[in-house]
Amino acid sequence: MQNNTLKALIFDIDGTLADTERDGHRVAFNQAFDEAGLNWHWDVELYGRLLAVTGGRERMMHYHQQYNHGPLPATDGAAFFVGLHQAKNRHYAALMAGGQIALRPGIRRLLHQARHEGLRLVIATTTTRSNVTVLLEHTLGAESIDWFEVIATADEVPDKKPSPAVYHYVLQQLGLTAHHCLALEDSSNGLVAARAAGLRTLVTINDYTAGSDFSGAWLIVDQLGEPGSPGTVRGGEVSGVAGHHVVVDVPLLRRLLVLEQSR
Ligand code: XBP
Ligand code: MG
Repeated sequence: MQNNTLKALIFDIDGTLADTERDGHRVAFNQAFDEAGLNWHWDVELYGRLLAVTGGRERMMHYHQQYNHGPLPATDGAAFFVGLHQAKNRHYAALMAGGQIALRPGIRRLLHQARHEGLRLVIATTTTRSNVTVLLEHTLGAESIDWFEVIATADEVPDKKPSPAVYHYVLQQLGLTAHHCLALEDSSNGLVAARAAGLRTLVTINDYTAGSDFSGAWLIVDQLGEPGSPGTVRGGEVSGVAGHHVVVDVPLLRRLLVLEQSR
C-alpha cells in the first residue's frame, strides 16, 4: 500500500469518539429502569461486564435472563424491551443535549485534519442512529453530520458487532477495498468486526476496554493525544513504536503505513 493511498477513516462511536458508555448510555439505562418501575440498577462495574453484549436492547434482555429474572411489568416481553430501549435513548438524548459528554482527546483535531487532507470520513457503529446524530450535534455541531459520507448504525445494519456486517456495508457504500481504509475502534468486539472485514484497526483503549484482548490490532494507543499532551502506544502490529508518545494525526498514520510496507 502506498503511503498516499489511505483514502478513508472509519470511526466507531461509543467509546471511540466519546466515552459515552459509562456516563451516557449507562445513566440513561438506569433512568429508563426507574421510569418503568423496575428495581434494576447498573453500576459502573456491572455495566462493564454487560458491555460484552452489543446492542442496548440485547444487553437489557441478557441482563433479565442472566442476572434478574423478576417478572416484567408487561405481558409482551419483546414489545416491553423495544419500549424500554426507546425510553433509554430518549434519556440519552437529554443527557447529550445537557452537554454531559465531551469528545475524547484528539478526535476533533483528527476529524478536521482528515477533512482538510481530503480523506473520506465514515461512521460504523452498533448504536442507534438517533444516538449518533445527537452526539454529533452537541459536540461538533449539527453541520458535522454532513462531514460523514456514510453513517452506518443499527438502523441500517441490525447485525451488530462483532459481526463484520456494518464494516462490509460501509466498504460497499464507499466502493473501496479494505486496504485503503483504517478503522478506529475502542473495544474487542469492534476490533473483531473490523478485522473480519479485512481492515487495519487503530484501537484507542478506555477504562472499560483496557484489559481486553486486542490481538490483530494495527496500532493500540491510550488516546489519540493532542500537541503537548500526547497519547502512548500500547502495542499493535506496527512494531517498533510501542511505548512511544504520539499525537495521532494523518501524517503519522501515513508514516506508519510506509513503515509497515518496508517490513
Ligand atoms: C456500541 C453498543 C451499543 C451502545 C448502546 O458498540 O454496543 O449497544 O452501548 O447503544 P460499538 P444502543 O461502540 O462497538 O458500536 O442502546 O443504541 O444499542
Ligand atoms: Mg465502541
